[in-house]
Amino acid sequence: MSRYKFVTADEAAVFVNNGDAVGFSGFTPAGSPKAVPTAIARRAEAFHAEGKEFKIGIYTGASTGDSLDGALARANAVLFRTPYQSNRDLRDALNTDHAPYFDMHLSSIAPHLRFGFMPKPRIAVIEACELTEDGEIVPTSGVGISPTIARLADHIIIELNTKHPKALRGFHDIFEPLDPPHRLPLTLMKPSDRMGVPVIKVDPEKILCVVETYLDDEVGGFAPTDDVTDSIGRNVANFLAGELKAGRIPQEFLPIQSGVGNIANAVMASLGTNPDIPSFQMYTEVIQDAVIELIRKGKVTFASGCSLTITTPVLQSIYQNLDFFRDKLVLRPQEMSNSPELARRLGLITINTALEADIFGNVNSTHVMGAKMMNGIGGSADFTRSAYISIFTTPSTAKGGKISSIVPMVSHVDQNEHSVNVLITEHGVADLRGKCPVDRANCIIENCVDPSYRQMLRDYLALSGPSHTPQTLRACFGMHITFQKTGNMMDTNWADFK
Ligand code: 0RQ
Repeated sequence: MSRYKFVTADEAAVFVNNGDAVGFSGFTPAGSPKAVPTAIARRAEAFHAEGKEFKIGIYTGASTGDSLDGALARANAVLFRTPYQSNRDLRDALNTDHAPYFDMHLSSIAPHLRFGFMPKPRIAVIEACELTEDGEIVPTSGVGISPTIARLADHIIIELNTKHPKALRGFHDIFEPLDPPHRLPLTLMKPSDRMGVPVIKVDPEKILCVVETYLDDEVGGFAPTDDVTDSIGRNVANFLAGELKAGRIPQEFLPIQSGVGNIANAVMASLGTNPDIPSFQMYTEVIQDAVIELIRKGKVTFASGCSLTITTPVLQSIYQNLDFFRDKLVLRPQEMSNSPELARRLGLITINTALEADIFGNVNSTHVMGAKMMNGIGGSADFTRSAYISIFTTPSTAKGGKISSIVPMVSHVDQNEHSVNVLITEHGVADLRGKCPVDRANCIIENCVDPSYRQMLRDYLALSGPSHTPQTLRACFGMHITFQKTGNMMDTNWADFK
């Protein structure tokens, strides 16, 4: 006889009230609850049908699946949302002022909740593969901010998802640092070290109820690689092989951090096939499909992350072979996986994605035309600022060539020129280290810009007289403004901006 109350998702959702701040487990769709948030969305719709208010504040590790962000956005039930999202319906809501969203560094959310910078979550909804009678919670495929929300929340709802085997116990390294002035160093010296415990331990009295589920993570598939992503991947791999040969990366190589999405997946695949790159370790937030393939091949010898953001067939193949992976994978809370302290100590080579970059090396990963939020900064700055070498990748153009991803001045800054070491497109590599702004601009234009936009950007540089950073304020957004007028940056005429 269990001490816990087993209920349906709709019965659990009744514990959530209008105005509550709710923390959800997981990181990306991996490990995010699925049944309870959908039931909360149904509850919101029922309230709205009666003309009553119902919205909740949402804290997560990163993005989630459609049954969380999508369902709650469609139900118009979002009071506020942080720190990262990538759902189309939520994106529409937050770009039309229907869902207040603040974009945060992923390493900061748990400590900011503890510091009281944001309202404390009243309820935590946590997906688990095992729950013991004495309050041990074994997370599933993503950890996120679970230890912190489980401790801070007044009440906990557990989604016990048997799609994830109980044998996942032991794959997690759960640790929550003390807050300043009592903070101690995070003691990891290599990606495979551990400093925490395998479970999240809570007072079982806080567990309101348990909802049993059997649901897959809602991780989308990856687009097949194409010429552009293949070339970007090859350029990254060749650049790193060159650094190794030049002795700027030690012979034993350094741990890699890699962002999310198709480009990141293609970059990992290229690193795996390049014979000049030795086997290496990952210290990253998101472990994607390509990394699992490289672990199987022995090219990646260990991966530390916050989540297994892995398509269902590949995740199930790991679960069928857990003993092989047990000494090769660890999942940690994002305060550890994304710790700038650890990124600097371990000497991470970081690879993240830009939407646009400027000729001086500033990067925008979040805002389309400076105004519309795409996803969020994610962990990119946690890693970039503290990296051994920070790399940004982007296709050189978007929207069939009507947008150059490289512009005179980014329309929003996520990473600035002081933190971005290397920019890579399908055309080549701009190594910005040790270069002044003029040299950076020439290097980016000649190596990374699509040939069809190179002369336009050379001409832009010439608009300014001699200057440390030759920006021309009346023209620096000329390519963006032209795109907004004609739908094509190619129509830019600098004479219009004199
Ligand atoms: O538009 O969706 O309408 O087709 O932007 O672009 O090339 O498919 O790129 O899916 O890899 O996402 C930066 C958003 C890239 C992602 C970003 C349009 C383009 C397309 C998507 P459509 P792609 P991806 C890891 C660490 C956050 C920062 C980071 C991201 C859509 O990688 O969110 O790396 N990163 N964090 O057409 C207008 C431009 C554009 C443009 C592309 N210059 N202007 N539109 N697009 N460039 C994340 C975590 O921490 C969890």
